[in-house]
Amino acid sequence: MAMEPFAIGLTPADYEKHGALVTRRTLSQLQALYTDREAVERQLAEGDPVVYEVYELPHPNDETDLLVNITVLYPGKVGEEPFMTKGHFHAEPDTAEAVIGLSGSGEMLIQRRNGELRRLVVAEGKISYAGGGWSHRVINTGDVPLVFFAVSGANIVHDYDTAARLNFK
Ligand code: M6P
Ligand code: ZN
Repeated sequence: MAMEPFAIGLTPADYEKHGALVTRRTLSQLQALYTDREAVERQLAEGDPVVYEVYELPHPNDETDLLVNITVLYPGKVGEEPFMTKGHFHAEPDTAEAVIGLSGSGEMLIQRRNGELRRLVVAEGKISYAGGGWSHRVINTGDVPLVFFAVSGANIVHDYDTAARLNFK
């Protein structure tokens, strides 16, 4: 069933009012992303911070819809590495995704399956476009939350494993 038409504010609070599903990812769930194991252990000994939250409008949707998520990526570092999203490819058919910065600043790391890596700015008022075949991970390089809007086809299947193997290096 296709999503009902809507027009709402482009903020996490507006999304929540509209019944968004909120997924919170904490450091303990994401620890494998970081290379500095001691830094991970030190931080987890003090608590398990929320690294990012994804606000996803309620289903049902079908494959002809769009996913129009807002993500809040908190500022922070683990050792020298900034807080980041897991990052993923879209499994075939590997379709595009665009990110529009709402506040804060960071980068979208994008990588092809052959290893080619590029960096795109993510900042308020900028659109960053990862075409098909580019995995994408967002990092927060600033000291305030990086809030961004992301749009992709609702037919995507997240492929986290291939992106984890390449790991945006
Ligand atoms: C954006 C979109 C979502 C993604 C989220 C977090 O909102 O790309 O599809 O789920 O960021 O990224 P990840 O799934 O890699 O943790
Ligand atoms: Zn994606």
